[in-house]
Amino acid sequence: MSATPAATPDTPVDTDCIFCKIAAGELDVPLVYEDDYVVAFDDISPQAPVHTLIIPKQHVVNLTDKPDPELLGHIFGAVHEVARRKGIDESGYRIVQNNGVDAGQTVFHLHVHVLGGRELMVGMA
Ligand code: DGP
Repeated sequence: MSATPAATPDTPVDTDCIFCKIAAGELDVPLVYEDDYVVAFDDISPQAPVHTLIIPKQHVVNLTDKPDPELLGHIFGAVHEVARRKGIDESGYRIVQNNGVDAGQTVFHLHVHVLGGRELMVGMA
């Protein structure tokens, strides 16, 4: 994934964004996974035994922000590794990604939820 746009000193950040602060290491949040482009950490309000968020280091609001497809590919590429580290890659897991108010997005920094650790409810909405 060498072509993935890197997080650089010029990477856009929103100084008021809690997820930008987590990505920058400004808050004491243990990371499940980190590479040059994304970090993953456990959700503060877990909806399942495993509930981990994957976010880009650069500030992107959601898919309406038209993030670089390579960055999106990189985020999705991290999903399996996060699932493996959380021990749910074999048992199965669900990813959820909320965009905008009707979807229930509450933190306006793009994130993918990785959920698992038990049999999840059938249905998505
Ligand atoms: P969403 O509804 O898709 O925008 O999900 C946002 C999630 O972010 C929600 O499940 C709670 C989580 N969250 C919000 N603030 C924090 C925080 O400061 N730390 C952590 N670990 N998770 C947070």
